[in-house]
Amino acid sequence: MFSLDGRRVWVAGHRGMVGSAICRRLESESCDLLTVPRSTLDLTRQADVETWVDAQKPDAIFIAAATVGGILANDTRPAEFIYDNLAIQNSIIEAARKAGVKKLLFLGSSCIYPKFAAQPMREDALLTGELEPTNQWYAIAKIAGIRLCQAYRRQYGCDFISAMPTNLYGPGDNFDLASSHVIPALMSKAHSAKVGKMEFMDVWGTGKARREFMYVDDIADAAIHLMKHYSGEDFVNIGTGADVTIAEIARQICDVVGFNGGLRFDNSKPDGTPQKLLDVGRLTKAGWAAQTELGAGLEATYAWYLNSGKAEAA
Ligand code: GFB
Repeated sequence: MFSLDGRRVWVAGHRGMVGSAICRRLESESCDLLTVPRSTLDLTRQADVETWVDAQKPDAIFIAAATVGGILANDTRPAEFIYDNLAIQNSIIEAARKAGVKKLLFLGSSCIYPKFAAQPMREDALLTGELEPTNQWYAIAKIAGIRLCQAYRRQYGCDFISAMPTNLYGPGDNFDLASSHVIPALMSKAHSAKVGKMEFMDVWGTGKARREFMYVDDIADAAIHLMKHYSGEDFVNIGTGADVTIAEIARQICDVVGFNGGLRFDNSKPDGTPQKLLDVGRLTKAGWAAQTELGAGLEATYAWYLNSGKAEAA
């Protein structure tokens, strides 16, 4: 429906884990890739974003730029999570409309759904219940982004679409324990525990929360697929269709890293949403399915971590 051939394509957030994966995947498309460093353009500045977009004239935009983080970062930095994300998406979406951008994909998150939504979560569960308190700030910004795309489609006829990925991981992830998501956090902890010959490693919460994990190259492929083949007001979940408990993912990570000690669950830390598993019916109908097995994705992520210079030396 929308060919990328010969198009000017801007990936906003190209230094992040998702944005950089979209850039890698776009190398196999015949398009001109546009990126701009943060030092040149602050995406929260409406006027500056409008000037840059008007000068560069992209045909298509992927919004992968966002302030993101794990459960602790969301809970302790609520102002940044709501303000930055609202400002970034407002600036880019309005600039895109003014410059006549032909297609735009906004990326959200599975935390937009109510804390106790029926599983797997269908797109029509949006706004049917209370959000998870730890990440409501981020969720509200992402819900506003969905509505923004829908409103621009209705009022201005813009072909702006939204997709809601599940929990993501992979090369380029953030391994800082204060701000990271669970997979890089546990990989870093298991690695340090192995190097330090420790008996246990700490896992936050009860270990009973369930999460669905997708490898970052899969989300990049899904985003490009939707950009090319999907158009509509309804947003689309992007998931694998399978979830695991935090205890299970912790054990799997220990196996990949080669840490043979035990797990110690820290109940003073929050579990967050008890389960997050997306219904992928709409995505399947759009003709896409995830390819990367969790085990292979974890191996690739650990190999990247070891080569990144961030891992503690043995
Ligand atoms: O990945 P995570 O921070 O994000 O945590 P959420 C997932 C689960 O792993 C929670 C547990 O139940 C955590 O308590 N966990 C165990 C840990 N050990 C650790 C650890 O060392 N570090 C971390 N970070 N978690 C985020 C949202 O929620 O998911 C965001 O806050 C966003 O807004 C993102 O939606 C995808 O899945 O709980």
